[in-house]
Amino acid sequence: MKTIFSGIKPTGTVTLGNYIGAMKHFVNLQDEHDAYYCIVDLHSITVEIDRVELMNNTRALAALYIASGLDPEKATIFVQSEVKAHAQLGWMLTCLAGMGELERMTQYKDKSQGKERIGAGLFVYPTLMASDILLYDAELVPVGEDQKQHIELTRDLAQRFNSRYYETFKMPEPVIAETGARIMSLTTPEKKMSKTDTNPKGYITMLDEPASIRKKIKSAVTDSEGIVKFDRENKPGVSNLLEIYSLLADISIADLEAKYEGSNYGVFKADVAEAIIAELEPIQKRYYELIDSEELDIILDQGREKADLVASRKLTKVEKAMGLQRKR
Ligand code: AQP
Repeated sequence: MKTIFSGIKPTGTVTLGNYIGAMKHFVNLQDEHDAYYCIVDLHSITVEIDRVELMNNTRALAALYIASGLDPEKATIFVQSEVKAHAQLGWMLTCLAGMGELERMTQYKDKSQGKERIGAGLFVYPTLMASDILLYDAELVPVGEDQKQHIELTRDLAQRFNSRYYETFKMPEPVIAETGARIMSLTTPEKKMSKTDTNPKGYITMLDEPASIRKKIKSAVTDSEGIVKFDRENKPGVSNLLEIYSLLADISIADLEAKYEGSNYGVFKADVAEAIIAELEPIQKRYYELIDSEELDIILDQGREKADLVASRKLTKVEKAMGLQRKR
């Protein structure tokens, strides 16, 4: 049994990309490991976000975690800002990080591109993420492809800390699935699906209604060839739809290609939409039972207590190692 940590930012309603790239793996991994799954709200404030929207998103994400199959009996589910050690260790690790290595982070480069004012929080985001992981001695971090570089930085920071002070942190490893680690936008299949995309046609959220899902898939960008074939480079739109369909319906891409040989995109797209609807329907049903329930608060309170205990212990060790103590 290994320790696992992962989280999702409540910046909007989670997308099919977040679900396939992260949440589905969270559920699979909870049976065999000691898992901590966090709603990383402190990461959400690295960009401007309305306070009420953030509160709603945080609750909604917690409900979606559970509705998707996370079991509070098996995994610790909690809100990041409720465990104060995250921000505290985040600061200590920021002091250990170099400007150069943070500047090299591609997510920072992407998210700051074209912005007139770039928040300092966006720049130091990876050190807070390192804190999230290292506080729990996490050995495995299930993430999508886009987060790999941040895990590498986390390892560098842990190593630096261990050699500068004394052995305190374990080395985490990213767990990146071979398929589904990068679900692409429906309107621009060259870029990844994101919950904060300004064009809502580019993504499907886990709470989208069937009619909206059908509409978005119908208008998803494909190509003029009319052949259902997987070719990421030349047919990014069709390949993305094939990957989504294959992972949700558990049918191999080769079988899907055979099934739609000679069909047009209309027939194929209609089936992709139905596969998404079938996956999301039970999740949405459970979500609406949970969202205003006391049960959800009890789960999050219990999660906070457990996470806080583990994280506070680690923080005390770090403080001792760094000399953040009064001499008596
Ligand atoms: N398109 C994607 N395909 C596969 N995995 C994805 N993830 C995100 N997008 C995709 C994975 O979901 C987890 C949680 O992501 P996050 O919300 O913490 O951060 P993110 O990667 O920045 O996700 P978004 O949706 O793009 O959020 P915004 O729009 O706020 O920046 C991570 O494991 C991520 O890899």
